[in-house]
Amino acid sequence: MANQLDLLCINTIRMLSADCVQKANSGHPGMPMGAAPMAYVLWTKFLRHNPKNPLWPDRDRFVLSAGHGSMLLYSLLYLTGYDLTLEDLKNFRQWGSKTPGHPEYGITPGVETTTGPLGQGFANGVGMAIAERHFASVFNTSDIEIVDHYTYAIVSDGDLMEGISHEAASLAGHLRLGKLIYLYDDNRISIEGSTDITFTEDRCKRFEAYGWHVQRVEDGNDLKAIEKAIEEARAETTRPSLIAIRTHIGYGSPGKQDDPSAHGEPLGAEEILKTKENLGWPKEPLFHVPQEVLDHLRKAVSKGTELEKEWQEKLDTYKKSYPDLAKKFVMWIQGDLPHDWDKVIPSFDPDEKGIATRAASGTVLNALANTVENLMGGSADLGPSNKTLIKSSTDFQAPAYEGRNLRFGVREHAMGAILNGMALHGGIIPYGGTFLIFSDYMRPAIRLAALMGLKVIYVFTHDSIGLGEDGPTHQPIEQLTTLRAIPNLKLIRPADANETAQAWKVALETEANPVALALTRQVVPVLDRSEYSPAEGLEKGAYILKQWGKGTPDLILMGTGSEVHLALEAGRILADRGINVRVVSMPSWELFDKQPQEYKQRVLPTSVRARIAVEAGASHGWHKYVGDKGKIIGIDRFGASAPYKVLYEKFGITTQRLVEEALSILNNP
Ligand SMILES: Cc1ncc(C[n+]2csc(CCOP(=O)(O)OP(=O)(O)O)c2C)c(N)n1
Repeated sequence: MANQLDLLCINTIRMLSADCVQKANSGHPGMPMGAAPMAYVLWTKFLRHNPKNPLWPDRDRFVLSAGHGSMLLYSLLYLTGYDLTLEDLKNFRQWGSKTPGHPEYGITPGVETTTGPLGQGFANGVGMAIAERHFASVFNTSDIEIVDHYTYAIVSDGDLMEGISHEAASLAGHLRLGKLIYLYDDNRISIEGSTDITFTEDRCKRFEAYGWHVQRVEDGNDLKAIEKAIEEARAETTRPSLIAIRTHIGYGSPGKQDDPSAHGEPLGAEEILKTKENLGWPKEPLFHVPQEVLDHLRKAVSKGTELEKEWQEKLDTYKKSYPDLAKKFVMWIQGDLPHDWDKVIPSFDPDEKGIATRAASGTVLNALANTVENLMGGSADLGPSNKTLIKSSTDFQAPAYEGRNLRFGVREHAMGAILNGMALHGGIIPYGGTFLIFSDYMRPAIRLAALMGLKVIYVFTHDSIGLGEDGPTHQPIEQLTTLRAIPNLKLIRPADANETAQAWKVALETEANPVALALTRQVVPVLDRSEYSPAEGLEKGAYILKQWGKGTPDLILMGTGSEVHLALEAGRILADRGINVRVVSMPSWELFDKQPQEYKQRVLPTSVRARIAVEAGASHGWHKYVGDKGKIIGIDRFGASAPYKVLYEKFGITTQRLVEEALSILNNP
């Protein structure tokens, strides 16, 4: 079993975690106490990382999917020498600290992804492993393996219960991601009690059925058995691995081990003392870290520096032998775009008959994909509808991982989190498509992309009742609104093909935010830009597309996407009646809100109170642009099954309605 030093290290992790939770008077001590041995084995025997450079591209990735056990990760990061102090640990869960309640990407050096919503980290890891395989097949040569890293995670009962883990595990098994290794903290306790009351299927058989390599370790304190299992998992190269390790939540605590109360409550001062006594740990001082523990675990620094140095040397040779590949490698990793990448963005000729913005998106994506070679993604089984296929590439399928077309299957939620994992891995610009309505199925992952500030692109087509006959189950109503409510997410709903091209440009230029494109199923005219303002105006979120008249207008009509064309028709009719009317195309609230006040005033002058917004979706939120005198033409009910032109009529999203409302506002100032 464990030797003295091993045990000392493991107990340090346990008690540091328990002490910090106690000091914060909130947190989750039980999981770190139970899972400390597996984490210790993984981090000391296997994990190739460099605490002094958490961004070393060829490091192994470690995901703590059970993010509530954050103190486990913080203890490991501190003890192995990341830029985290004991003081930081003592500030666990405090305002402005580097040790927030759940691990947050970008706040703590060494935290690879934000976890806490169970199951997300599980699927992030799959995305990381996909990215690694793609990188390896693009960059590794017969003589130099410049990409060679594993993705490890610790996952919990909660992770495995969540539906997203089923989706992600199924895909990972199908894709034969052999360098994905998950340690399952099989403590059989969740918040409400034993998993006997909720979760009784055979987890191991489940993963075997997915095509995973599955092992059991019966004693979570048996370091040798854990080590052997990880070795075997690494030796298995064509299947992802799950190692179910039987642990005990709150291990060492006489009163709380195996008790659900150890999950999410401090042990209590008295119980901590009893635990320390039980584990042979000194009662004083708190946050005790024996010097020999620090000396032992900090070897990660010299080892990591050495590992990275060796890799750097390999990169130097690679640069000499394969200068073009090396240049591309560095460019991808740095997140740079190739020179003149945007020159390939097509422009579309005016066309009354029109083209669906989803089709325009497909054309633009395909043009971009030829120069931006790290653009990689797919759809949740709606590729032909979403137009997400890169025609010049192949599928990403085992063992041909050079393909850039991912087939996510009908797994929107996992797709969202896998895209996050790919972005977190670095070097890839991931995109994923589905119908806008099913953005709801991936919303938790979208939210995390926004929270983490990840460059992920969503291709959401069939963006309104304009999809027609499929009916209310498929027609988005509140989705535009609810996506706009997510901080840091840019939603863009372009009006025509050229705005769609600009939307893709914005998406690729956006460094640290996800971007969602909302695109039509139905055709919309391609506007003649000699008559209307250039589509580049999209960059500013809203722009004056057309004004019939000079100076301050009498009336402003604003809209997004397909409804911009209704506003233009209405504008023309009103202009014929001598009204000075302005039509504003407003594809992105978020982009517009970021503009200087002066620009916003120019587009929507405060003095013009006669305003109408039109959008085939919930009216919620448009008030801030139309003001108290304005009108919103939206849809505040569920849709219906009928041809789309009938639906627009029935729901009053028409030119005629716009004209009537406009006259009514103007006649009642
Ligand atoms: C999606 C999601 N739902 C609910 C929660 C709240 N929650 C946190 S931990 C947990 C379950 C704990 O069980 P387990 O994952 O086995 O962790 P352990 O008890 O072993 O610490 C729940 C329901 C969450 N974090 N994420």
